[in-house]
Amino acid sequence: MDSRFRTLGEFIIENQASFQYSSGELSKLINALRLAAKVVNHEVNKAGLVDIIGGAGDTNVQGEDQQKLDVLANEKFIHTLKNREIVCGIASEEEDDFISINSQDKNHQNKYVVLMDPLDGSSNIDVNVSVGSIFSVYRRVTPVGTPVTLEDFLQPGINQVAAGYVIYGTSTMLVYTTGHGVNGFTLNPAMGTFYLSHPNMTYPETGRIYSVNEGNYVHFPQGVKDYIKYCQMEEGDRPYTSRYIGSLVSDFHRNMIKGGIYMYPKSNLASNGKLRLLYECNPMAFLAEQANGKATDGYRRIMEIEPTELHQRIPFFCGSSKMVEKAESFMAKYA
Ligand code: AHM
Ligand code: MG
Repeated sequence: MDSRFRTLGEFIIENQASFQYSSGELSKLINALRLAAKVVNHEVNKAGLVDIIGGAGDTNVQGEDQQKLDVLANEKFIHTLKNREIVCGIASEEEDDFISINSQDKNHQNKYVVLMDPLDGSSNIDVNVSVGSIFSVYRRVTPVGTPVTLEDFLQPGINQVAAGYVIYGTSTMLVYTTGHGVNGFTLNPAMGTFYLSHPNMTYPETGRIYSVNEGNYVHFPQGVKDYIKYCQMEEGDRPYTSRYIGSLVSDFHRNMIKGGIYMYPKSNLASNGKLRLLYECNPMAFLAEQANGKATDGYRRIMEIEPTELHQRIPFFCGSSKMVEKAESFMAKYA
């Protein structure tokens, strides 16, 4: 079959056998994430209408409380995963603590935990700019049959069994990996079906785009300042092009297709940068590496960092391998 006609549902079934512990549980989990993505997509798409539909007060026409979309997206993902009884725990950017999930008949038998940022870059919603959802999946490390603990969530990125994102852009795409490359599926809104539109996505080895919030320039470490100056210098294929949406998923997605580097360094304003290790950097790092790219904190491979806190922040440099290595070489001078 022409790969473009393959749906995400078909792809999940066809690839089930390639999972390390193929019991069908991970396939069901990815199916649930696919469903949640469609629900959130529906909400995001009518974002501009919320004020009109909801009127001036706190409630919409159905009498429901109007909610910020990131809170709503959080609820949709959690409900979808909870209802299908396929994970034993969830951690989310929107929740202070992790959630332990158990159903009467399952007695904590599920193996997987999901960590997610249900709606990343949500400040872009108000101005009709792309946002995304990010997810990361691990096998629990505590014994099946017991409630999950923090230990199940504080795993290094190399333990991930799946990771992905949904980008709500000019079209909606779900891009994910289970450790066998990266595949992208585009939603046909008329059918409500994701089709394999981007098989085997890979980062070009190098590129000409750098993505960083240059408004923070004066606060960046000297190595980062030097690298930015290098990107702007007229020599060879430089100066590079600066592109920064302020939506990690969108900046990552563009850079993976065109070749580029995304940076959120530490600064005098934020000693560990802004992005969260567990549900922003690790899943993007897994995707980047599966797509021949690279992700580091400037010095260390992101996926090997041992997490200490659920909402831990970490500096993030991610993209085409040669560009990340170049940035690292500038930072190494001041290590
Ligand atoms: P959020 O999780 O609060 O949405 O923050 C994460 C977002 C990223 O998507 C984006 O790359 C970054 O914050 C932008 O931050 P800044 O406005 O500081 O450049
Ligand atoms: Mg976020």
